[in-house]
Amino acid sequence: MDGHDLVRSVRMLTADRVIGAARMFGTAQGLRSVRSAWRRHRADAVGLPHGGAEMARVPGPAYGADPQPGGGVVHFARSSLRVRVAAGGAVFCGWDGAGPEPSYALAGPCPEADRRAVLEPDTGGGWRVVSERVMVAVSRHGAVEVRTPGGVVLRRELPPRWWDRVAQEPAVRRPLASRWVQRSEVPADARFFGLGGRADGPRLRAGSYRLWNTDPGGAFVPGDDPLSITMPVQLVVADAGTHLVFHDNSWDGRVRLREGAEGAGSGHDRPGRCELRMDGGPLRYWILVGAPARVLQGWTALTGAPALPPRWALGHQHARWGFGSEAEVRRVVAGYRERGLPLSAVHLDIDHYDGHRVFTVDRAAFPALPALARELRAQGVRLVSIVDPGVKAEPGSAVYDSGAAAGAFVRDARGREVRGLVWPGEAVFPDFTDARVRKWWGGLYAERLAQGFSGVWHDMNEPVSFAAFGEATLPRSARHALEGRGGDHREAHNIYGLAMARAGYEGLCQLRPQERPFLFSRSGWAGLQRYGGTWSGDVATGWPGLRASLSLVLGLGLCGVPYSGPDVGGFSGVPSAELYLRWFQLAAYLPLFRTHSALYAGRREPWEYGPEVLEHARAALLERERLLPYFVTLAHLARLTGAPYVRPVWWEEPRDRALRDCGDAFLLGDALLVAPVLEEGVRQRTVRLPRGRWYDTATGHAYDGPGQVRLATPLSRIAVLARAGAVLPVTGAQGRMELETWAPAAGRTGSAVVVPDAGDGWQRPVVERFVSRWAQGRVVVERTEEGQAAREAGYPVRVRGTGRESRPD
Ligand code: NBV
Repeated sequence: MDGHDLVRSVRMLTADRVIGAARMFGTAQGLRSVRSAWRRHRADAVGLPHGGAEMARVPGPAYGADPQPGGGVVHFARSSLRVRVAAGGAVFCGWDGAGPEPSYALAGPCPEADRRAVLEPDTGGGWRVVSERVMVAVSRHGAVEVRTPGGVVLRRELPPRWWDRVAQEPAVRRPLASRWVQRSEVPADARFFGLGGRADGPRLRAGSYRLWNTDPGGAFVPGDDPLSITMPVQLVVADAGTHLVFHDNSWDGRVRLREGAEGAGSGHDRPGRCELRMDGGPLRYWILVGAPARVLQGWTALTGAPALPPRWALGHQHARWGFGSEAEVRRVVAGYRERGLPLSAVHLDIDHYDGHRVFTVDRAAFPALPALARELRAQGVRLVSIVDPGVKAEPGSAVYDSGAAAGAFVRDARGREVRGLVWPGEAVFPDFTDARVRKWWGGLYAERLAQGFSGVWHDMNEPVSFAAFGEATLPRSARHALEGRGGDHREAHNIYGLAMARAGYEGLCQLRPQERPFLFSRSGWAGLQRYGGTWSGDVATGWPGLRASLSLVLGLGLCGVPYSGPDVGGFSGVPSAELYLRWFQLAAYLPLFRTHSALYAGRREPWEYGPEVLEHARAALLERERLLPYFVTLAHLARLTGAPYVRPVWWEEPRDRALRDCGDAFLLGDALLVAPVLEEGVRQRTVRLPRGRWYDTATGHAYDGPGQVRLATPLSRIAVLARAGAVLPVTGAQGRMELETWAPAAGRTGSAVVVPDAGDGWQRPVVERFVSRWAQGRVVVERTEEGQAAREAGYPVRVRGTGRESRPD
């Protein structure tokens, strides 16, 4: 931290933050947060490499190139660029000798090179790598163009610029980090999506987006940036094609975006612009090109298939910070049961810990958790536990002692444990970038399993350490193992939550090998999906928070993390009955469907908002229950193909510009189009339809897209449309699975993939395929298998959308 940073930090020592901390945790804690911030500042003052002049550098002219498998290396006067096309079509570019590994994002070893991709000289003294799906052209001065095989430019990167720090002290052994900037242009019509979870999306408009996982501190609204999951992953959608760029660099950085403008035929288009500035770390990135589904498939092939949640995690879950006692948990569960409201899990927050200490239980309030867990389980309700990374720095306590003995906690540049401040008071932080520490931490989940918990919810893992000024996280100078390479928090910060998720996931796999873990994490990075999902974090109660909820889920899905959802009702306050209901109705169609609120916020049980809301919330819950087999299928498909459950409406038609700009509706899988109500008082709304026929599932009316329709959205429902020809697996009579099909348009057919639930273990899923078609004036659904004649569906079939609806027999 230099002098300017200190001034900035001290200016941020607002009375607000100290008073806020004091109000929430008491005066003593408020003062401790001043001390903690001061310690953090001191640690960085002595622990970060200092000084040294900065020297600007650009690649300079190219003087040669060496072919290599999948591409080659272009040599410039002051840098080099490696271009390598991997089997599957993903292109890797690495400047200054950077290779694809080591990487926290990649699921495994870097994929093999595509040997058909070759480096050849290009016109104008440059070079190009031509592959099946993409062409990468490198100019003589280091500009890089990504083109379709037909030669249309998807992205043009200008030569990068570095600022190398030259150490003044000759004794400095470590190379000092270089900052760098890369500016790119995209077609004038391009739209940007992604960058992790952004409250202001899903379409990312002009603005600056920071890459530094941050707890917004209590409640966020659109406009608050960054949040808990930032990722240098951009999905860019243009008429010319869709591409994803991932900068594999976990350092702090900033993305500046500006959408382009078309010159209305004048030929003077202004391209869209993207500028990425990083504080350090390698300049290396992956590019994937193709239709959105193909791009996401490639992305998950690279970074890992999403973990499959157990079926129960697709049902409704209820949480709150501050249940306070076993009796209250029983009361809430009984409330659901007595009113016939489906419930699959209850989440216990930090108030069930003993003095906020992770992996402990407050025995006065929760004297017999395992018995409570068994009792609830018998009613079909699981318990999920919050897990925070901060361990109370308390010699004599089992978790601290075992961690200290294992040398598990993050240390400062002088080798002392870094002390921060979290819920239990002074705390230390496991270094999850160390395989040994992950193993130790994973073993601690045995205690959670013994208490009867079926899943875990990772919180505060940006990581958060309260501070009255400066950033509420660990010192940047804190040391991390980084898998043996060694480094500091500047590099480890953004992957802290990801590495914690890995520790938890692997621990649970070891401890309970017969069941798939259920884990979701507030913070994370590229690849988080391998271990679990996420949730909105502390989205503010209010209509803007409701809109932000959808934006987060859509954006994260496009970054490869398909399982997420908001705190229904918002985290921070008391929603109006209408807001609560509209949130509930939206979340019933999102992967994670969970009511939750803060200690100091209002209640979230559906019966707390009067009989009308209860009735409509019940309808939403029952519909979710009915759609569970469809959600199970979507979870499997996300795993098998990388396609998120919740997709933007342009998913299949990225060239439809009107769809590209539509952020207030979404596709749930192939079959449904969901248009929630995001504003107060709205009782009908406009829905933009993709191509084809769509049925309003409430009225059965058919509409033909593309185009806009106005649909009624009385308080009892949001708008949900089904695609003509769709075949949805649903829960039918006696809980059996049946198929619901929506009549194909005349002369058309429909098709669907269904993956029935095979339990909570690791069984290989059976993928079943169906077609729907008209036959002698009736709609039939048949099962198809490659090389075999179509046969009976094998499930009861319910036909809808014919005007004369048939019930399954
Ligand atoms: O553990 C308390 C809360 C939790 O309820 C919430 O879901 C997390 O996002 N947690 C944040 C810490 C307190 C925030 C003010």
